[in-house]
Amino acid sequence: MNISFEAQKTLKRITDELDLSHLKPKQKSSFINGIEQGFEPLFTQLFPLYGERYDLHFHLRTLFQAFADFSTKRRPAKIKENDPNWFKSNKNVGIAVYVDQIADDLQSLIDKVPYFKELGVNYVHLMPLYLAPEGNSDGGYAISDYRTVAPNLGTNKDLKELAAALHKNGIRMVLDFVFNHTSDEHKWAVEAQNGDQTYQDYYYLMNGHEANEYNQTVREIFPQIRRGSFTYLPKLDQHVWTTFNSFQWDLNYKNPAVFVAVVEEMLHLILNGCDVLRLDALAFVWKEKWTVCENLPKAHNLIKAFKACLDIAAPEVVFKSEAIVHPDEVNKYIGSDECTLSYNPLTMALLWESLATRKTPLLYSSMERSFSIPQDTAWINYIRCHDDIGWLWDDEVSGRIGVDGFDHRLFLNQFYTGKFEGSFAAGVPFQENPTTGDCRVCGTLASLAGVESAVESGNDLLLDHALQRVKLLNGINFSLPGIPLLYQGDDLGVLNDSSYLQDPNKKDDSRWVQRKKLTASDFSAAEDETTPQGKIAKLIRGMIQVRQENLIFAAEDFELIHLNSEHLFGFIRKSGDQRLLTIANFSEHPIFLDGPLSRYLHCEQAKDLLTNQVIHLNDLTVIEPLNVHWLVS
Ligand code: OTU
Repeated sequence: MNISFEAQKTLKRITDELDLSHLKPKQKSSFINGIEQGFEPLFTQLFPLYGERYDLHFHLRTLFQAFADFSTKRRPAKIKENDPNWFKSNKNVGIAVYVDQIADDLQSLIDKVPYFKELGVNYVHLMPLYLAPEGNSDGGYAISDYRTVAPNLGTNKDLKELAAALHKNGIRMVLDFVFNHTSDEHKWAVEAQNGDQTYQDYYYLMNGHEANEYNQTVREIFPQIRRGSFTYLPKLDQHVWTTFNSFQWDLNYKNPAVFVAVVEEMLHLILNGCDVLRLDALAFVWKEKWTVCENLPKAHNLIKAFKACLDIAAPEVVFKSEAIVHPDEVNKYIGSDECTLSYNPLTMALLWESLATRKTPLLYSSMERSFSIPQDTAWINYIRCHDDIGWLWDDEVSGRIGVDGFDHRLFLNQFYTGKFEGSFAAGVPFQENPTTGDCRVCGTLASLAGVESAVESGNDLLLDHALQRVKLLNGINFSLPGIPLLYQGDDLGVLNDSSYLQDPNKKDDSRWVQRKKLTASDFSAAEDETTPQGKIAKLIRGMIQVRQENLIFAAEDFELIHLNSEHLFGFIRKSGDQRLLTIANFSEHPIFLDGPLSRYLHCEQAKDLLTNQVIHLNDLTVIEPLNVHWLVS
C-alpha cells in the first residue's frame, strides 16, 4: 500500500467534512496549509496502530476538527526570542519546582520570577498542577481534569498570567503531559465505574485470569503499593491496569478514541502557554500480551503521532521525554520526529555511582555508548529530581569492566541508604521489592553528597569533602552539552526533610523526603556564605553565570578523554579554535597526572573558569581531592 497516496486521499475527504466557518480567511488558509504538511507524518504513525479500525476515519475527523477549533483560540503572549534551536544555547538553565513548595500558589509564584532571574534560570518546570484527588495524588501525577488547575494553586487564569510573566522575562514554561494514566476520579474513569462501556474502553479492564497473564511478563514499578500491575474493582468485578498507584488508571491507546481524546487534552495544556511538554512515563503507553509492555515499538508510533499533532497545532512547543529505563531504550525516544529533549538518567545515576565508588570506568563506558544523540535534540542533564534514583545502566557494559550489575546495584542501594559502613550519604530507600531485593534511592543533593552527615558529625574535613562533592557533580552537570536542570532547593543546599512521615498521605512515599516546602529561612540561609547552604548557593550561582557568559558551553563538539587514573573523569568541548576541558577527581586523594593537559587543550596556558585563574598547564600536575576544573584555551 502506498501510504502517501492513501494519506492524500484521506486528507482530502476529511478537509471536505470539516466545519471551518468560524475561521477567518487568514486563519483558514494557514490551517489548511498546516494540515497539508502535517497530515502524512501523522497518518504514517497512526496507520500501524489503527489501520485495521473500521472507525479510524471518524476519529481522524474529530481530531482535525479539534485542530481547527484550537487554531482560533488565544494563548498567552509567547516568549520573544524565537530561535527554533533555543535548546542548544548556553544560556539555558532549568529548574523544576512545586508551585506550593517554592511559593504558595500560582499568583505568589509570579513573585518568584525575580528569584529565577537572579539565579539565571530561563526554563521552569512546574510540577503537576491540575485537579487531582484530595490526599494522595502521587504529587499531582494522578490527574482528574487536565483542563482545570488544582483549586489550592489557583485558577486557569492565574496559570496564564504566570506564563505571560515568565515569557516576559525570557523564561520558558514546562508543564507535564501525564498521558499514560488518569486518576480514578477523572470523568472518564468515573463513567467507566458507573458501567459506561464507551469509557470502560478507555482503560484496560479485564478479569483476574487475564490480569494474571499480563502480570507474568510486566515489571512491577511500585511493588510496595501492591504486587502486580492491576487493581481489583469490586463494583465491576474487574481488574484495571494500574502501573503506578492503584488510583492511577492506565489509558488504553489501542482505542483510537483515547488517542483523540488525549490529544484534545494536550491542546488544552498548550492553551496555558507552555513551551515544553514533559511526557510522563512514556515508556508504558503501549501494551501487548506476553511482552514486558515497556518501550514497545508501537509506543514510538504513538508518541510520534502525538508529536505530529503537536507539529500541526503548535510547532513551537517541544516534547521532553521522561524515560527512566534501559539506556538504549531512553535514546530511542529522542529525535526530531519524537522528543526533542530528554532527561539523561544514565549520566545522572552514574555520577552518583562514581561518587560512591570514587571510580569512573562505568561512567565512561556507559557515556561512550549512550551519550551521543541526534544534532537537533538535547539532553536535560540533572543531578536530582523529584523522583528516586534508579541504577539504570546496561549490565553488558558493566560486565565488560568486571562489574556485576545486580551486586553493584545492591551495593549502591546500601551505600546511599546508610547501610554501608563509612558511607557519606544520608538517603532513604524507595519501593523495595520483596522478591528481588531491589530498591531505588531518595534524598536531596546535599544530603546524598554527605553534607547532612558531615554537619551532624561536626567534622570540618568531612564537610569540606561533602561540599566538594556538590561542586564536583555540578561542575560536570553544568558543563555537559544539554540543558542543566536544577531541582528546587538543591540550589539552596536544602537537606532531607522527614516531616512527610507525619502525613498519612505521604508517609509511604519516601520521595517526599526531597520535596520540602521551602521557607524564608531556607532562602536566607543560602544568603549567608558562612553556612554550608550559603556556600552551595554561591557555587551554583557562580557556575550558572560562567556558563551563560561563555559561548564554549554551547559547543556541539564533545569528546570524552581517557586519563591515567580510574578516579579521574574528563571531557573536551570544541568550538572553532576554542576548547573547554572539564576534569574532575572523584576520590578524596590527590591524583597525579601523567603529563601536561596541553595535549588536550592545544595551548600552554589556560584559564580555569571556576577560579578565574590563569594556569600554566605544565604546573598543573595534580588534581586535588574531589576537585573539578573548567579549563579553557
Ligand atoms: C513518573 O516517574 C513521575 O516522574 C513520577 O513522579 C510519577 O510517580 C510516575 O511517573 C507516575 O506518574 O516510576 O518513580 O520511567 O521510573 O516514569 C518514578 C519509568 C517513576 C518510571 C517513571 C516514573
